[in-house]
Amino acid sequence: MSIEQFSVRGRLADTGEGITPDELQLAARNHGMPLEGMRYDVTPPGLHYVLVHYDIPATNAGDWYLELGGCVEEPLSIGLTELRAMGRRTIRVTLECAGNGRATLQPRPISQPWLSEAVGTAEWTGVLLADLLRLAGIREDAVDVVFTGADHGVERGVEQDYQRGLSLAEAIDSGAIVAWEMNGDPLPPQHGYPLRLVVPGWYGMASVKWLRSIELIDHEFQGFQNTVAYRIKHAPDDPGKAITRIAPRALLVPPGFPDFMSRNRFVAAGTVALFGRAWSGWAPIERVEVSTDAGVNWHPATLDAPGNDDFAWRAFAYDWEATPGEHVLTVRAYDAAGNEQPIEADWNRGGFANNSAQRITVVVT
Ligand SMILES: Nc1nc2c(c(=O)[nH]1)N[C@H]1C(S)=C(S)[C@@H](COP(=O)(O)O)O[C@H]1N2
Ligand SMILES: [Mo]
Repeated sequence: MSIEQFSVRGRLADTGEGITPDELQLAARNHGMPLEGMRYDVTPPGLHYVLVHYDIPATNAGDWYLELGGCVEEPLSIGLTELRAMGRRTIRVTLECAGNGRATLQPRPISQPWLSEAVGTAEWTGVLLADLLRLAGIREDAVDVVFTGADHGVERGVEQDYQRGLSLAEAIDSGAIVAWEMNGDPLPPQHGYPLRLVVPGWYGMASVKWLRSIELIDHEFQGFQNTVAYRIKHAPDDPGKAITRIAPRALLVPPGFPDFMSRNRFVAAGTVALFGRAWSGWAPIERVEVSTDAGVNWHPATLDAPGNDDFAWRAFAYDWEATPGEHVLTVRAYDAAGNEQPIEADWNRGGFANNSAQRITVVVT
């Protein structure tokens, strides 16, 4: 069988078609953050969500060189020791996979079947990408910046290294960093050891792990992950719209205790302290609303003081006077740029950026 014979197009599940073995295989490799993990301001690395398109490559910090070339005055090949000597900047960033929420769409796009847990917040330490680019000297003709990881695979018949491009302006203005630490320790293998890009505010696909090369090019990048994969499309041949920043979302830590199979919740009647996190890649979170009657009535949540990092999640709380019976909790986020989280997000073929409001069924006893 040749590489080109592997499915060239994304598929939608048939009506009523359950999770396929291929989706299960992806779900068993990649994992979300259990929602109770939102109790931590900074997610412990083992609880942070993981998404790897191909395999985690075998890498070694000792002989790792980051190649910086293309439209630059002076191409560079920088080892980890040299990179660390350039300075140290730590930013707190909430990463979310663009496919988060995919598995709840109807019809379901067949891919990594995320529910709502493909999120995590870490403190990333490294050097500003803009400083690295300036060190190499940005030439006049530079248009896009291409980031290449050490992992390799086939996607819809196209053999490739994992690669993403950003415009030069985005690469500089986003405050992206090239990071070697996560929460004060070397990056874990699954999060990009020994080096990764972190682009604050952008869906996770932009933050290339196992980063081995940065190339400035004099035209718009045409790579698979930019022009084919991560796009909002409504039909197979629709060229679609590029996915960039994270749409606002709020999630509650599910209260009380769960039923093993359904994960429906049980709480005792009385005051239930609800707690959650909200984030947006466009602007800081300004308001969160909570409904305890499936979206009929909405109440403002109390927000924690804003932190120093615009693209880290913000905590919120709401005291619910729970009365016996079955209730559906739901929450929505609003950011300072005027973006509001919808109750039902629009469908698209890849199942991207589905920020439909969370629904938690709670039985009050
Ligand atoms: N080299 C490489 N970088 C990658 C990926 C990948 O498969 N290979 N996956 C991307 C996607 S789709 C996401 S959502 C984030 C996930 O980052 P995390 O696993 O550290 O949470 O990494 C991005 N960077
Ligand atoms: Mo992703």
